[in-house]
Amino acid sequence: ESVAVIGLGYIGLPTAAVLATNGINVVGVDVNLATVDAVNRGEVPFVEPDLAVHVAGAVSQGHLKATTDTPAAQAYIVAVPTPFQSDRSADLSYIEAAARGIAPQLQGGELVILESTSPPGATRRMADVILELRPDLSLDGAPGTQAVHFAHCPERVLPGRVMIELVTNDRIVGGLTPEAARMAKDLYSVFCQGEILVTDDKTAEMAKLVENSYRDVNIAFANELSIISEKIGIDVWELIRLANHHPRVNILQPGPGVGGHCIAVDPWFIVAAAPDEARLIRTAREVNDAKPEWIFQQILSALAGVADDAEIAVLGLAFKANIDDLRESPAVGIANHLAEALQNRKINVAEPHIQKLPRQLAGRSNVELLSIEESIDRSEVVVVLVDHDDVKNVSSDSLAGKTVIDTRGAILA
Ligand code: SAJ
Repeated sequence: ESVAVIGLGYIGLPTAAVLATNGINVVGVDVNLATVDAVNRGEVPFVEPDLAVHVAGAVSQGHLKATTDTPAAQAYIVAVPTPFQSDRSADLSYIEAAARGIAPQLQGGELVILESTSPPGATRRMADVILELRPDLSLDGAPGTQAVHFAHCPERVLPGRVMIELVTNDRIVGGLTPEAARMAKDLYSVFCQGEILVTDDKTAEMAKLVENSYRDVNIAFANELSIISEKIGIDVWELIRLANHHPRVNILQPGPGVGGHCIAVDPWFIVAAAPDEARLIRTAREVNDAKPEWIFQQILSALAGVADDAEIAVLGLAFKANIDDLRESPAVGIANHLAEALQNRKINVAEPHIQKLPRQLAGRSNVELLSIEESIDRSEVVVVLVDHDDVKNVSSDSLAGKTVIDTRGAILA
């Protein structure tokens, strides 16, 4: 059996590698020649635990190779970006380009899977692009045509645990036809030990978006509670801890906002599909997006009580605890806003998971990257933006006499 994986990024490359190490002949396709060359040398272009050994093994056994041109294959897995545009809809041009690359290679009988996180209808659109270019093909193999099978199979792996979760997570497989879903289920059964749940294409697309929206709405609830608690003068961490003793209540944790490249994006695809109906989902996004500015104002209020030259410690820049990923991190935005608005104050940033500051902060003369201890030591105001284990371990002695703004309840809870 042969599979072509289009897009060798965070999802495509691990999927290609895991198929290949299970004995399938896999060709990885990417527009980036550096990525293609790296894979052909058995190397990986980004860090993910255990990925490098899978890729090196698959390449040396001859089961995985990479190229810039889409080859003929029995199955295709499309795992290309679906970026967020300024009008908050998804850019489907990478999917369409992949479809145009696949179309001339088809002979009939193949399976084409879309894995990219997509708005409802994207799999159908990918099929339409191919079928328009190839009038000799159809979904059902009607007289005078050969059938081609299309499915949507979203991924739900957590960065840092991709090679484990690819194998152990349950998977949703949505076919444009029941036959397509059955074929997709067979393909994922090669490596997936979780349950494989079969549905139609649009339900599968929505399931992925809904999972991330569910989390976004619940985080927004916690963030709103933190703002209400501040207004009425109670401790939100105690409030949530007490309420969560109820057997059917499980409130998430407030923070400085929602970062990363999934949860802050995917709900907008639902809003774009049903703008008048997706009221709660839209409001949750707005609540979470407004949180960094609210935190910034809290910090300004706290500064009213300290000396003009008092320095500020900023603990954490990552988008969540115990990772080095700064993508869409609200902490980076808050640190940057502070440095810009308070040019006469020193901002002592501590982020134990990085060696150098991100570009927008590195260019500022009032910002310095220090150890957690050093940044606290030099500062009168301490702002906690990420609940890294190293931050939680800060001793209360080192904070004595300082003004602390703990946006994660990491050291005060
Ligand atoms: N956050 C809070 N409070 C909480 C939980 C999270 O403020 O109680 C914040 C985090 O600090 C972070 C953001 O939310 O800024 C998102 O973090 P996360 O851990 O909730 O999720 P991601 O973005 O790392 O990964 C999610 C996962 N989706 C779900 O849990 C429903 C993952 O399984 C998906 O595969 C991934 O999105 C994706 O690629 O879609």
